[in-house]
Amino acid sequence: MDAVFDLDDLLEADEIAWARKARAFATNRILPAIEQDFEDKRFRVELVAELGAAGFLGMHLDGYGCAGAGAVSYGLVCLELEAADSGWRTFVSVQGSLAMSAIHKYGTEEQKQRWLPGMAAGELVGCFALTEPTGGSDPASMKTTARRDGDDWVLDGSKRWIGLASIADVAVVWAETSEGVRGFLVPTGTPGFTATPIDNKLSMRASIQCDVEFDAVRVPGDAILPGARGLSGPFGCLNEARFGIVWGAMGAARSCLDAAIGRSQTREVFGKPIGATQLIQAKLADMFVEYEKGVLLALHLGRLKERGALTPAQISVGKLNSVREAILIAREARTILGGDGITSEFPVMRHMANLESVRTYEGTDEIHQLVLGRALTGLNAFA
Ligand code: TGC
Repeated sequence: MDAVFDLDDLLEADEIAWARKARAFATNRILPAIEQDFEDKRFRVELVAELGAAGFLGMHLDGYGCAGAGAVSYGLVCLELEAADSGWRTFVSVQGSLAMSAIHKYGTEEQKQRWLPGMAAGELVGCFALTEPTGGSDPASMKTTARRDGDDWVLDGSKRWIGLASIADVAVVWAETSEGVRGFLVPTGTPGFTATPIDNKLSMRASIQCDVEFDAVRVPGDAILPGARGLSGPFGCLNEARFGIVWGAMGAARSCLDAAIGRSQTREVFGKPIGATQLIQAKLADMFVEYEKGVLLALHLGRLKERGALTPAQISVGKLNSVREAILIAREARTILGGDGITSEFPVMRHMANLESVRTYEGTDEIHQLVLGRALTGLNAFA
């Protein structure tokens, strides 16, 4: 593929170096066990510190042990990790783009010093508790509350689909208060905090998503994130995570395309490799065109982000396109693999199943269509 799409020609040397490092990590540390991990529903927590040592956690943030890398470098790392499995890109997103970004953007100096260096090193894990069981698309309707009690805050409610919550050290929790939505840093050992992994997933099986309950969880007054007021707080973090998905989903797409090209060269039907037939070549060409367009769009958004010019509507274009096209590429790859395509001999069904989660979290296709509809027309069609 590199011979047709010379992506490196558009990248700086340090960006290529980040991509190679991430590809080596994915190849050596994730891929050898991922099919079995997916089968066994196993999240290999021992890799967390290795991801930290590689500099991937919160790598786009400055200071506090973070690498201070550019947006394109971060995107390339997301692409390479998701080429192995969406679960590991999701881990890096939840830790770096959501939990660490929330503390970095909105926290006090003391909060940053307490949590960020350990999170960057992979010694501490964070989670981001926004979505609720009654529906994730409309965070404005959240029912989790935080009320003042003396100098403390007391949190009650429940969240669902919270990545990493059962292994996290700290939860960034968004709750309704008398002054609107606010964010709180809740150490997960606090009495009343319970996280239960959701067990019956047929997607993202090599990662952890949880139901979380807050039963009169009491935290001190300084647990609040002072810099976030209203929903723009969590949405500012979702922008970061969605940007990572724009790149990451193209990694899953590349892995499926690779599998299909390889199979087309070796599988013989009617006396010749299927890759020598026009129908298969047409499919591969169409898949490749969408992959290259998706990566070029991600690169364009990355350059905008590095200039501080990236808007939420532009991120919606990328998230919608990357995941939608990655799913179509995975489906088409499966047809080229024939019956073997439904087995774990190939990564395609695993990517396809994972991408259904990616399509839903961080804003469904429909949410991003409506964000774009609003940006194009000036008219709000959410309600
Ligand atoms: P709306 O009136 O549009 O905005 C409310 C306030 O938020 C601001 N805002 C944004 N700020 C920054 N970035 C964005 N992308 C923003 N979008 C909106 C807006 O300016 C306003 O600020 P202010 O200061 O005027 O109050 O809010 P709305 O309620 O109409 O929202 C519209 C909508 C549908 C776009 C929004 O609700 C939305 O994006 N919904 C989807 C939510 C979503 O993506 N949920 C998935 C969460 S995934 C997750 O939590 C982690 S998954 C990973 C894991 O844990 O494993």
